Amino acid sequence: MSDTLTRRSILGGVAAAGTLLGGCGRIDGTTPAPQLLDLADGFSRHVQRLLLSGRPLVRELPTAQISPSFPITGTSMPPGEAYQRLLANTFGSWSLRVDGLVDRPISLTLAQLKALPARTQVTLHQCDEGWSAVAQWTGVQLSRVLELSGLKKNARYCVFHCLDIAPLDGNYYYESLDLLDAMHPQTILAYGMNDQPLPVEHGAPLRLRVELQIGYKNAKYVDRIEVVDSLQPIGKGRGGWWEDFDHAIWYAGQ
Ligand SMILES: Nc1nc2c(c(=O)[nH]1)N[C@H]1C(S)=C(S)[C@@H](COP(=O)(O)O)O[C@H]1N2
Ligand SMILES: [Mo]
Repeated sequence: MSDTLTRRSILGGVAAAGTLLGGCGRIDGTTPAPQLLDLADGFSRHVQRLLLSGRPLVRELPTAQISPSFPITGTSMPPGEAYQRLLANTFGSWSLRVDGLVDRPISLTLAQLKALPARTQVTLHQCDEGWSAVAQWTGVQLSRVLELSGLKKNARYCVFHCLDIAPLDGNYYYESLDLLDAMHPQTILAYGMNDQPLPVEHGAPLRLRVELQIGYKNAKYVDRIEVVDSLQPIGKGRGGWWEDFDHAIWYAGQ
């Protein structure tokens, strides 16, 4: 077998295994057998590394291209007293919980998140309602937070639970990512926008920036990350508020 063929067949195998293990498969119930995941666990980390090394980075733009104004879509002020109380003491009593299929459930205050190594990126946000805008986002890579909690071997998705109830149906906003998008270096939990603390209308105190995905995947007002092996028990089981409400597509990325 020639060199090229060998490499190609190896990569093909890796891609197939990665689809299985990385959680980027369909959410229509074709979950691989648990034994298979167990068996594969020994090399899944290496498979993920290989796959991630081939993933694109989105273009990061010069600060001169930051939009003078950035539209607000969906919630601009979460309804209810609980959020007002958080706001009243500038989120001093707020914390981010990380639980579910993790080795150690953790809870991080805003100060603790800010003490972790930060990443700043200027990117283009695209909303499927037909607008786009550029902003600079500062936060901590989601992968670093997941490193602190650890991931159990059956972890497949991160679910981002938000503080806002959508007026259209009375349900809390939520979103989810597979582990490939979760571990991507440009996927951050942002607490800063354009060198300022993240404004309320853009998701204070913490929002997801998942630069490989479209607008609605970028959950605002995140206060809990739940690591799961299936999205079916959450909400209507389609993986996010827009997906549940309007059959928006779950994988809306590149
Ligand atoms: N919690 C929450 N996150 C959300 C939304 C929302 O209504 N609530 N709207 C989504 C949509 S459709 C888009 S385009 C972006 C808009 O972010 P922005 O309001 O900061 O522009 O946030 C997304 N995340
Ligand atoms: Mo959007």
